[in-house]
Amino acid sequence: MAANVKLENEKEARNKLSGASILIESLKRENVEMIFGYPGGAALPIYDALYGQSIKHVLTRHEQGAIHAAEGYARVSGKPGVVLATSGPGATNLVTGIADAMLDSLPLVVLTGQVGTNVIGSDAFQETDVMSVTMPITKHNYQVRDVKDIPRIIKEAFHIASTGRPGPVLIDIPKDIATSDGEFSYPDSVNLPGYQPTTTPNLLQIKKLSEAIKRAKKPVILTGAGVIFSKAHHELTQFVEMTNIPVVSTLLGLGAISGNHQQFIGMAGMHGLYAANMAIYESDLLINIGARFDDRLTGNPAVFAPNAKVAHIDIDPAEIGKIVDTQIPIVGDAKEAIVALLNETEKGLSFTEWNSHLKNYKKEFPFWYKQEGNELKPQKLIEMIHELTDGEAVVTTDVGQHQMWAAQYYKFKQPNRLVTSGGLGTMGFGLPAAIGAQMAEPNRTCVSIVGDAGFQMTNQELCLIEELNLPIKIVIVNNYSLGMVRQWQELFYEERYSESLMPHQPDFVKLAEAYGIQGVRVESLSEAESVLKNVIDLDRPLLIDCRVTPDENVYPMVPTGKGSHEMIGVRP
Ligand SMILES: Cc1ncc(C[n+]2csc(CCOP(=O)(O)OP(=O)(O)O)c2C)c(N)n1
Repeated sequence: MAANVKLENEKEARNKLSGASILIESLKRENVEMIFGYPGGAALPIYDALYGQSIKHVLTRHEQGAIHAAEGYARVSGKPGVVLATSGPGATNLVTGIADAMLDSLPLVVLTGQVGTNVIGSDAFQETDVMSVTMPITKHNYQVRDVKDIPRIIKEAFHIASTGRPGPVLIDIPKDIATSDGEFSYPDSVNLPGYQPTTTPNLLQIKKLSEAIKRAKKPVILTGAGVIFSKAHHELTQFVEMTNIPVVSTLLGLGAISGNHQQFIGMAGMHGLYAANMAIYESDLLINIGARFDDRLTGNPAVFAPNAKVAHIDIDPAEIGKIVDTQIPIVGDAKEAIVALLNETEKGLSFTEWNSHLKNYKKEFPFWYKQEGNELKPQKLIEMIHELTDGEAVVTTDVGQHQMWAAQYYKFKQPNRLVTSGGLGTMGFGLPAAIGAQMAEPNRTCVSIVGDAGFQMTNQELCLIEELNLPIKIVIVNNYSLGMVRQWQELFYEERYSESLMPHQPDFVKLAEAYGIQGVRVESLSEAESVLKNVIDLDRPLLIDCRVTPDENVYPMVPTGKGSHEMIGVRP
């Protein structure tokens, strides 16, 4: 009898784990390879359970760095990025990244520690109501109230983050839940009757679109990030080659079809190629695949694609008809929809006249800048990076002029190579995102193109780059100003440069050196050429402070409130 009792106790002890350990075991079942995070009091039990485990923890120097790194990892790997932070200030430091991931539909699972359940709501030390704060900027959020719910919640969170329209899911874990014991048993499936994304498109609607394509004289495909998320790169290319329909892209759709493909016209939108915006403006059938008609793309929606019948393929039904009237709505996964279209659409279409008309626009109104002497032009800098990496690098950017030049002058051949903050436009994104991106693809050249101002928002992550010896090439496009703000003030505020000039910059080379990273300064075209050639393939990190001509503007441009066909600066 006594022996039996002992055996039972042992069995029980074996099956019981702390909530924190259950959490880590659950993450292992989801094949989590790494967690980006930063510890603190309320998260300590989780950190303790992580100690010595197979999951790698990446200690950034700021929680914002952790979440942008997780976004970079998610973008490049296609898998959910996992973030861990403590309650209160740890959690609030994640807010910008959560909002960023929400707008750009990136899959994240965000874990936050929380004060004990007995003091929630009492303004306890480091307490923030992270559930209320993040409700509008997460796809879903949970607060764990019972240790037995942890495996189910983790299973659901990964499912929700990475299916349908991807997005961030937050799980708030009170400290006493993390320390109390429970049994670990991981569910095989999720049971979420209220969450059933439609992936298979309606065949009648697909047929309607095929008919419309047959009747169209000037069709155009607009690719958004949805094509990339659904891994429809090859199917899209096949469809385009079968139908000869010209293709334009959003910023986040770049790489959905190769930038070198002969049917690819260019990026559309505020700083898009004139030919791409005109393709939309003049089209009689606009086929939007996985783009959300963001205002940076449409300009004034009242005059967007005025002559076109609009077809919109999107996994998120809420996006269809939200901004642009849509005659052919298709809810579903982009890949499934394209495969269905491949089967339903007539072969051998050509649209010869329309294609050559757009190619003429493309030839006549290319992106332009004036290279004079040995000046270092930012546009030329990006062109050089493109040539040296053969369009194969992962490029992360910050936000501002350099971001737009990177989108204009780097021709992305593949999906998931451009890692940029499109929707929220978050300065400080580029450097930490490069960490996650490089960790997701350790053997690929990763270039982080950042502005001198944005870089200073998260430059402490240089420390981590050095620590992990990540061979990221950090290219600072240094124009001694908040370039994009300065540009708007020049064009629309009569050159009143209110708080946009930054003559007092740190010595970026010394800053890199302080973190143990080699830094180089280049001030002319010839210097940049010779340095870049020698360093792009180095197997260690390097920072290049590029002193570019400071008063360069990004052209062409759709001024606010104008139609996307009313671009300024189309010609030199
Ligand atoms: C966090 C944050 N604050 C403010 C802005 C507004 N903003 C957009 S671009 C920009 C200037 C960026 O300057 P820099 O990083 O030097 O890049 P550049 O435009 O010169 O290439 C600013 C302030 C922003 N996008 N993000």
